[in-house]
Amino acid sequence: MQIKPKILLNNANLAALPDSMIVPGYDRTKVTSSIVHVGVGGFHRSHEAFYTDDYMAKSGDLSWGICGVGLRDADRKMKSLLEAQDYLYTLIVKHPDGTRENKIIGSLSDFLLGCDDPEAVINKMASEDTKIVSLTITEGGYNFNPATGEFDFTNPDVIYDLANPSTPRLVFGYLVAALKLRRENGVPPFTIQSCDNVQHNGDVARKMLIAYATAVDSELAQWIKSEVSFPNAMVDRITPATTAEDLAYLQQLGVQDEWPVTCEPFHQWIIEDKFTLARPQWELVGAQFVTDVTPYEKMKIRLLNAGHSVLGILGSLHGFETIDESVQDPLFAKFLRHFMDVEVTPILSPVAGIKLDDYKSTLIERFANPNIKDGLARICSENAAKLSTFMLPTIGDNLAKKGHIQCATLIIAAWCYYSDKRVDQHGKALVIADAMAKEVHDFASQTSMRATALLELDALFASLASSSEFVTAYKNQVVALYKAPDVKHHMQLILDSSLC
Ligand code: CS2
Repeated sequence: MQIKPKILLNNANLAALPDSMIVPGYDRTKVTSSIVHVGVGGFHRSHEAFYTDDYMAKSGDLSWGICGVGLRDADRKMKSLLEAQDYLYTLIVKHPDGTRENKIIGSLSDFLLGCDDPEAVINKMASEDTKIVSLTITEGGYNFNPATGEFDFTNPDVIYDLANPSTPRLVFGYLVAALKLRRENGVPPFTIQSCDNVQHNGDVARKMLIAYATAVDSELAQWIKSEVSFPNAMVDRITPATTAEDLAYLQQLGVQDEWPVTCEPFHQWIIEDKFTLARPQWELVGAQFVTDVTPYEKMKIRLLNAGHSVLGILGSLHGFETIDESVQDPLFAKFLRHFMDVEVTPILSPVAGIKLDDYKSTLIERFANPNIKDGLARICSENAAKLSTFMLPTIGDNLAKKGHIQCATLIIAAWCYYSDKRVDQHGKALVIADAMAKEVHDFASQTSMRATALLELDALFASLASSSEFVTAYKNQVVALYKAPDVKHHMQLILDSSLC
């Protein structure tokens, strides 16, 4: 095979890239930044940065560049790789038929690393040019106690931040420091825009920030309460972790990109239209602005994200590695659809413009895209925070409505087995990346002595553990699963029992 010379991805080389690469349709040298984004992972780069790139190309309004922010040392690699590429990267959109679009995204215009230079981040957020601070900080990043929903002041990083307000570690410290400066300088506050899969993500961000700000300066907290806007939003695009194969694919096309992002063609962004200052007209490129995002976000989180957890946990125990592999197994697909129809649909409100049956079928098709290869290790990372957000509230809603809880309960029992044994049902080790992994393991590993030991983990189960219906259902599932750790057998039993 002929080896093509590779062109490094950067501003100077944009015109020289092969025709297979779609380059930004605007002059990047004219881009100025009005958005600061905390958490420049794959999802931000396939979603908000993608929408903003498209918006700048369509509208010619180049004032909406994004200054990326990483807070931790772990973000250093992203900063240095992006910096070397003038913050350009390739978004590889993978279609189910095997075709790919390679779109160079140009909306990221800078990257600051908080742990190296907190002042630079605070000043950038406090600058008059900054209109929006957006966040992809993951479910756990909101720092609330899942059982109480209150801000967790026991977190050592929060204790540190309260004592060291000019060198914070967590996003709340940065936001408070920047808003304080804006207030002192008579600059109106930015909008805080959450892009995480947390139900009422804007409301949660608001509640947590106000709790933290109250501990710093109650007058400032009052000002934030009355002046800062936190639109809720539903965000959606499946974005698997980038692999060496993705880099190699671009190299074969002759392009050297050290950190491309891959994603599915589908994307959706539904946002409440309440911004403190100006905002990009993302509606020109497919975003939807609504007055109340609640029904959309509930539908998405409880069906898509919970559906991922169903496949992720059961699939991992079964020995599968990716979402498409799991959902292509007819029993897994049937079980997933049963969970969606019987345990989730009855607790959702009608969603304007969306036929739930079609939405669910599309989800299963999206999961089955054989080119996405979304790893179950990614899906199962931070399971504790994800299940608290995507799955436990569904059990709670069903208990309140006398609905069905068998499928979701099997997932919790399977997660207990997963967290206790840390191997799949063939004995192969599972990679567990979860901030609560040790705590969960400590409780889960008592299961063979006390079947419901995991439910003693109050931070997650304080409320469900008071339901005797749930405790009995869980006990039955966990005992049966530990006796015969074959998830398919238990999935089949649930499907069979629903036919009676
Ligand atoms: C996934 C999400 O991490 C997860 O659990 O369910 O990352 C999911 O792929 C996105 O929310 C899709 O929009």
